[in-house]
Amino acid sequence: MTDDVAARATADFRSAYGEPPAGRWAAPGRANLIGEHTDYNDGFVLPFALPLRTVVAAAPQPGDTWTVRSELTGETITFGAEEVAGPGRVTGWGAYAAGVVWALRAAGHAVPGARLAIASDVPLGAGLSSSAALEAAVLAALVDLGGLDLPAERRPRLARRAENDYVGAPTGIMDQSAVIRCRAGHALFLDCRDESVEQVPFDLDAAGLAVLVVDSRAPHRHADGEYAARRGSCERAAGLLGVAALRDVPADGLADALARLDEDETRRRVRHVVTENQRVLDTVALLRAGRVREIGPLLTASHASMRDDFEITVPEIDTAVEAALAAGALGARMTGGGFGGCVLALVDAERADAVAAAVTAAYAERGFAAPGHVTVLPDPGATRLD
Ligand code: GAF
Repeated sequence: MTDDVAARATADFRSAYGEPPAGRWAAPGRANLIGEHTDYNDGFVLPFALPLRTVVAAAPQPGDTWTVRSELTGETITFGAEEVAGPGRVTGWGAYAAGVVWALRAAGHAVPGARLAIASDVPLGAGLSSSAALEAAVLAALVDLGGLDLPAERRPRLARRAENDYVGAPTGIMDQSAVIRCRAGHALFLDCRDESVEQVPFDLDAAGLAVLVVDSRAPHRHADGEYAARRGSCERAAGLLGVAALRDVPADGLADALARLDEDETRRRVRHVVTENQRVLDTVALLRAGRVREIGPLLTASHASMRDDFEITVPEIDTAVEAALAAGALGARMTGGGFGGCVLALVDAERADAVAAAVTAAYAERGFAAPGHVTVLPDPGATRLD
């Protein structure tokens, strides 16, 4: 898949700029195996990289000028020092590229002017981090073209600044960490408080398993506002409980914490975050022990918690999870921020098509537009191709 995308990026670069690129950089989309809405609570997440990639073909150009093309819109945008002097001056998809330039400059790096052409097979708006993939690929290109000193472990924070402060989306650190730091055959166990990571073996192939990713194709319903609202509830709850973040409420102190909150909705939000952090730890323990088949119930419990306590699922998503489980998936859950997006189902590899067909049939029965699906294994994070 990457080969096609890279070839498209190169062809587009050549036809737009009349020369070959100096190099090509790729960054994947991600799925989160478990640990949802825990990142901005200083908690734990366990994402892995997908075999779907955004590729940036790039070459330097003189001065403080950046020209960026996207095959998705067919547009070319150009911005200069003025537009990257402060957040929000470039909007739309170009904001992700301009935000990276802005964040690099704000961190004191001498960012080279550049021409870029972007191609991607990470679906937009499907909750698979197409925006983080774009940020990471642009960042990798600019770092290499400029010979900048920015090791991989410091890149997620910078890419997140682009998204939070330039684009204006109040996300946590998970997506940028995943698309930059993931390794093939592993899930990335990330402690979002100190950004320490452990590469946890997630060798589905060896276990005869696969992850089926179902794109619900549900229209995102008020996703931005609802995400910010969940974040606000968690921060208020942490304040009421006198902790820096909900990460500081231990699972065995949950009942006590809930008893100190007088509102049912807040109690449910807190219960999701605290139990979800514990489910990440339990999943990691099973994966470390090579017991990958046994993580299914944790995935399914995570989904129930998102549906009932955090209230971030939608009917299409719940339908996909129920149909996948009924068709024999070992576990299934929504992945990503919610209100649409994707479901992942852990399946015996030879059952992947049957499970996908069962989900498609359940959609048809309920009158939903047909879902998309792809079967994946964990891939590497951002990399230079050549
Ligand atoms: C989105 C955000 F970008 C992440 O930071 C994370 O909060 C996720 O939703 C929910 O787990 O992908």
